[in-house]
Amino acid sequence: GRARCVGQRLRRSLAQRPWKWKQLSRLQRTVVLFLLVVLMLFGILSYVHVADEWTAVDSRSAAAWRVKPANPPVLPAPRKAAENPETVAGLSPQKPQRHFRRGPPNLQMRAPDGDAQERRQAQAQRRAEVVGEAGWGAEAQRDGLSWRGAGTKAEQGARQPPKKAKVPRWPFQRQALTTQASQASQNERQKAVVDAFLHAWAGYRKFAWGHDELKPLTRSFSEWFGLGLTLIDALDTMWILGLKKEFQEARNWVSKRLLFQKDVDVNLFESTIRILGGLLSAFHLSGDVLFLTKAEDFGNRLMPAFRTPSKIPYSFVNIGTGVAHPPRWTSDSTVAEVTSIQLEFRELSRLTGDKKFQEAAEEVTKRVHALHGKLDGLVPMFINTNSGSFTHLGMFTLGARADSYYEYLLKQWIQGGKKESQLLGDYLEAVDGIRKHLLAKSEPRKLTFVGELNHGRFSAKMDHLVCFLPGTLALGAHHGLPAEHMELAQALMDTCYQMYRQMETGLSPEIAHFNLHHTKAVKDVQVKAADRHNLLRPETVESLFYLYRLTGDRKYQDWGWEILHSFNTYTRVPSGGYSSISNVQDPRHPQPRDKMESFFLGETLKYLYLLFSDDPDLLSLDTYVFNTEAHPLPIWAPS
Ligand code: DMJ
Repeated sequence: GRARCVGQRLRRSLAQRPWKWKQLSRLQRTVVLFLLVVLMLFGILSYVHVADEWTAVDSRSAAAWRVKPANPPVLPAPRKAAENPETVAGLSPQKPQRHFRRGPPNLQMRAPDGDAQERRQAQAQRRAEVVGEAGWGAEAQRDGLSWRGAGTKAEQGARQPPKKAKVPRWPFQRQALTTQASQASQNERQKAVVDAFLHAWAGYRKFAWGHDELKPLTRSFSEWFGLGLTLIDALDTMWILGLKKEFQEARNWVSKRLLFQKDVDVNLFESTIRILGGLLSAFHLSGDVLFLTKAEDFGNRLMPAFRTPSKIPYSFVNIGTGVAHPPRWTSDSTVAEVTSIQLEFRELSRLTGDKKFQEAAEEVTKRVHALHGKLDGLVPMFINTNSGSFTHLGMFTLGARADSYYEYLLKQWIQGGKKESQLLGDYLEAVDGIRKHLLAKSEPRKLTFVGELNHGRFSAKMDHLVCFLPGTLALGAHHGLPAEHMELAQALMDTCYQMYRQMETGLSPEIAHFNLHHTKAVKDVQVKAADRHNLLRPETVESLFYLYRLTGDRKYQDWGWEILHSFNTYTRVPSGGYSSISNVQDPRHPQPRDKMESFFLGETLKYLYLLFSDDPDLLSLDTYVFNTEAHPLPIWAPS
């Protein structure tokens, strides 16, 4: 359209000045006419492309969002692949949209099937591995050559290539899940989770392969760090679900395409829990040393973040240049960020024998432990990287910016074999602080919830993020902490379930406000317009998993089954993938947001699968501790 207008204007102005046109030579006229034709062609092509995308989005929003009543009394059995309405109705998935290349370089742009060269390379790699000349040595060398960032690696144990075995047993590896789930042993609900995973994975594989996140509606992708975030986050889920083929294909991508030598800023916390955690866990489950090598490389690149005046790390670090920095607008980091990287850094030290990871992370724990500004074990939300002190004092929440501080106190204590009494002390004090300052009951159902405190003023607001807490409390009780923790866990679990149940779509909003007044007609869970989105978050199904595993009460499995059903009804995109939605209160127009977060595959579906398992030894809670992104890491000295 734009090119066409320019052409018309040019012709008009030429016509107004004919003497000038005539003065041009034949060659000059030909060149001008040629340029005009090119411009017009370009205009027509852009018009077709844009029109295509809009039609696709529009038609999908009508067809994709099947409208069903919330919380139907009987949940339908999971559909088999052949009964999928997309195929039954003869609606074959549309072709992928073309998209322009964005984000950092060095990323694979095509789905694995489409890349013959990669297939050939993968075959060669497989052959090399079978004859015992795996790319491991070459890869280690390449890393060593390309990375000159923080820390040395020369003497690290992880650098010794395994002699012969394709899947070596690492000295510290307690229990590799070397036998994956066989499909025959899965019950119907677990199969429904596998079906959901495969659907999500199909979208990612087709439209976003090697990129950070799938945009399922526009059948495209978005980049955050440009490191294949979804793929890495999903590795251990595939292993646990028994998806061998998919795991192997992703493993090949990690081996061939995942290069950390790139000029990109990553968020220390997010990349630690998702990438470092994901790689460590993939290593533990599969026993494949490739993942440990990658984890160590990545860990080294994160280390500059700790070089601050206070030893409290910056939020961002450039993994290519080794330059770290706080956000542009402040020198603060959030408390949850700096206190929720310890499980991963400690484990990396244990595996590599290089203490620097553990020391840097534990220095943070030590300093935060000693700080003023807490309220009965509750911590503020921000900490300054220059002074090392808390800032924005007087504000306390168990939600965003503080949540996983509490989670990691308990989980580090468990990881280390329940010996580090300072961690336990801080955790117990914090649980008392929650009881004393943040608990309240809603009306009319008297749901126990965790509110927030702002300079002594209580607010009945609870983030969905807080729903990690029932699971954490139950885990603590399982490891010997007071029985009241389990009682509180059960009460909060009911509340988190009601945050789903009381919404028209059966899906929780991002933030709930609880009603405190005696008004019969009103629901306990109130939602503000700005908070009614759902990002496919895991916290509630995560807690359901712990509660079922530790109480055996099947109602928790049933609640999880309802939630899976709601995800399938309102967030599943027919051409592949699941999408965040903007309005959990409008089943007719849930307003898909065109984004599938990596934690949907890394956490939400993994916890659902584990929730539906009746085998307490499948990632036993006495052997493994899950990081805050659901990546299981071994307990060092299991009880
Ligand atoms: C995940 O990245 C982690 O669970 C984190 O602890 C909180 N936010 C998301 C999921 O909601």
